[in-house]
Amino acid sequence: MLIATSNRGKLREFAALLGPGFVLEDLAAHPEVTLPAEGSDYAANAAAKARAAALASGRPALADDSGIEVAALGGEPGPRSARYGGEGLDDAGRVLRLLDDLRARGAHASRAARFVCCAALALPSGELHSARGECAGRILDAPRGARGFGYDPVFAPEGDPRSLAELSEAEKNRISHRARALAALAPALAALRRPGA
Ligand code: ITT
Repeated sequence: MLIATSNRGKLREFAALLGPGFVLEDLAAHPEVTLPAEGSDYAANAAAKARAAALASGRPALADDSGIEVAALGGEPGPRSARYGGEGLDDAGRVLRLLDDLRARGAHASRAARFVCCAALALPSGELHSARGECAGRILDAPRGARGFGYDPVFAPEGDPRSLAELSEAEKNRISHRARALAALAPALAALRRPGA
């Protein structure tokens, strides 16, 4: 199965979540695959990425479109999370931009937020399976922790004082939006397991 993402953080999490039962390939092994430009709908974006990868490679392909939604920012950045603040920013720059934008809403603005993940599994036959997962929590005052990727350093999941970047990979993978979406895809993924795995 091809993991259709150019995001190394996602790739690592997909590999850990799927476990040893699958033979995984990444985009480095498939230069014929070009991921499409994204719009503003998670499910449509995830389906487009998985479909493009499955069609070009001839392999089953798993993709996700994900993002962080901040209540006080009207749900922004949402599906635009990877591009928030413009193309010139890296993960750390986007995190600081998010904190600045939230600070500009005032000291009493809600810190409520959630991560959303729509995962899509496309088969070369055209068959498509998709599922959505969410992880609720809040935005911290400042980045904390060095694990994970993206907005993990400023997001604390519900019921935990730590940021996702302070959790071990195994702890994040028990509660994350990506873990929940993949759990819902388990029946479709089961057919792609290695024999005997
Ligand atoms: P691909 O399209 O190649 O998969 P991408 O990074 O562009 O990579 P998205 O368009 O789905 O992927 O953008 C998702 C962004 O949302 C991602 O770049 C992060 O900034 C953020 N994000 C998603 N899941 C996250 C997570 O588990 N932890 C932290 N940030 C996350």
